[in-house]
Amino acid sequence: MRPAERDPVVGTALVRDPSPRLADGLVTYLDRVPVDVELARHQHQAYLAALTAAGWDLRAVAPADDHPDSVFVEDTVVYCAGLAVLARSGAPQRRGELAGTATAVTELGLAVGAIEAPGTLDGGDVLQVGDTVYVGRGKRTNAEGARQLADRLAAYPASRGRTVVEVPLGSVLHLKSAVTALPDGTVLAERDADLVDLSVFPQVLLVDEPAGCYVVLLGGNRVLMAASAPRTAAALAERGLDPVVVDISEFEKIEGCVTCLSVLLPSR
Ligand code: CIR
Repeated sequence: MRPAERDPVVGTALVRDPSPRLADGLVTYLDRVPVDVELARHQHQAYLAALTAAGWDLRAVAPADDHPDSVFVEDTVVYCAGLAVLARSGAPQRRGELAGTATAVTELGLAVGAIEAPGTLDGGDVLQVGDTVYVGRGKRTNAEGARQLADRLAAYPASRGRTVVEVPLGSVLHLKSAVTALPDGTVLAERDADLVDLSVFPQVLLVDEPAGCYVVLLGGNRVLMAASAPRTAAALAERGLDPVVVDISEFEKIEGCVTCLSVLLPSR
C-alpha cells in the first residue's frame, strides 16, 4: 500500500497469525461447522489491511501454532494507559497462548502485570469506556480475575482511577461478544438478546443483528465491523459514523468477532 493511502500512525495493534489448527478452535454456544483455514488466512490479511489503512502499526505476536484459538490475541492481554495485564483464560487449553504476548508487550516497553491463579480472565471480557472498565463475569472470567484486574489497574499510576464494574454474563462467551461501545460511549447491544443486564450502561443503542454488537474503534468516526451485520453498518453510517467492513466468516464459526483479532495500543 502506498504511504499516501495510509492515515498517520495512531498506535500499535497486536495481532497474531492464525494457527493451521484454527478449525479446532473451541466452540461453546455454536454447533461446530467446518472452517476453511485458507479463506480464514485471506480474511485475516484483509483485517490487517484495514487496521493498517486506518493508521495502526502492526506488531505481530509470535505464532502459537499448537493453539487453535491463538489468532484471538485479544483474550491474552488487557491494555490500559501503558499497562499490559496478561490474562489467564478460564479455558485452560488457551493458557499456552500467553508466552508470545508476554514477550511482545515486554519488548514494546509496556509496564506488565498478570492475573494469577485462582483468578481467571479473558481479554474479551473487558470493555473500556472512558474511565469505566466493565468486566464480564462468566465462563472465562471469575470474580477473583476481575478483582485482580482492578488491583493491577489501581497499582499503576497511569491506569489508576478507573472504575471497575462487574457485569454477570448470560449465555454468551465474552462480554464483548454481547456489547461494545461507539466512539461517544454508547453501548451497542442486540435487541431482545438478554445476554447482559444493560442497565449498567448509561447509554445503549439496540441493534438487530448479533454481529452488530461488536465494533473496533479505529480512531475518529471509523468503526471496524463484520460483514455479517450489514443493517447495523447502515444504521451506524446514518448516525455519522464510518463503518469499515471486513468479512470474518471463518472466525465467526468458532465464536470469534472483530474485537478478538487484535489489541489496540493507542499512541496517546
Ligand atoms: C474461544 O472459545 O476461546 C474461541 N473459539 C473464540 C474466542 C473469541 N474471543 C473473543 O471474543 N474475545
